[in-house]
Amino acid sequence: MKSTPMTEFDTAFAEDTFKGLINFPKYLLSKYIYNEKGDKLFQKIMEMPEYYLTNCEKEILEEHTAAIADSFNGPQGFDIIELGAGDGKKTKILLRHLAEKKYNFTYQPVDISQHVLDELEETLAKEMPQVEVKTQQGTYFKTLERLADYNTRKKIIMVLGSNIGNLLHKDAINFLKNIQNSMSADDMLFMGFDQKKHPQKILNAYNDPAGITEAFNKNHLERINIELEADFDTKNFLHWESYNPETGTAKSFLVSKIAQKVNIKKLDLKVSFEAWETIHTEISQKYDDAVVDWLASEAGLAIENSFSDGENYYKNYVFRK
Ligand code: AVI
Repeated sequence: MKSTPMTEFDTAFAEDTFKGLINFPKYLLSKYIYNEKGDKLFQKIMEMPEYYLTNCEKEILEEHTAAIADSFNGPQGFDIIELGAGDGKKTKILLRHLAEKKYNFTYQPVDISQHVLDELEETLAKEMPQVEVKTQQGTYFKTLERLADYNTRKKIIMVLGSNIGNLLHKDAINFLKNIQNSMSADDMLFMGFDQKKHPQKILNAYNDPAGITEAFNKNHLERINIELEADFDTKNFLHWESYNPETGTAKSFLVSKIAQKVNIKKLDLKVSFEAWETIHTEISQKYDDAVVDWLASEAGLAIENSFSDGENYYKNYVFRK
């Protein structure tokens, strides 16, 4: 499959792609879907009627705004530290309420991309100039460490969108542990978790008839084509979604429709596919209270409260140390 052994890689993307495609069964890490095109496709996914997660979380933030805001408040006010804010559409529901009710707070979105932060800061300055925004450029955990060192008042760490669902349980626990390490006794974690529900509802959310999720999934191969000089023909792959109602795990695959060979020049790698061989590309975990409680306790956190949409499709939990 591979002509010469390669020990050094230019980027983590190159190394992880190599490891995933020489593995059996083959896999790719979903974090690499998010290049510029991947970000745009995910934006479209969030607007699809089938992708209920966005509207459910929006409903929770709209219907329970006052109770959520109240639970955040502390004697000297509070700082909202949001990991992965994106365009901040959902967060703005909460920020608008906090500003109107004159809560003493700052909003500190964290992102690796200064460009994303600049755009968010600009729209917030226009839409709600009374909100004090302090953008934090950097990786999530380095930023949390830094903030833990000098931040003295109550921190509300916020992670929306059920992003934790893209992690295996052991990685999700590590993610929560890293957050827990940066928290003091007063601080809170406010986080969204998509819930177990009718399996068909979940399958429809990850397999839309317009093919947006298919394009999102196949974008991973396109990224490999561009950045690692590969010749994947995406027409020869099928987007496939599965959901196991016992474990709550939705899995995305790309299935090779034919026997084929793909050349990845920059990895000096020729990958062979049997007809109907799979590449596992993403997991989207669905939860219930017992699993969330278990993940939290493994990470030294406890559920203090939770808010749900009318259908109980989605929940935002409040955790403390
Ligand atoms: C970002 N993440 C929570 C999305 C999800 O639901 O797993 C990514 C996604 N994949 C396909 N559709 C949406």
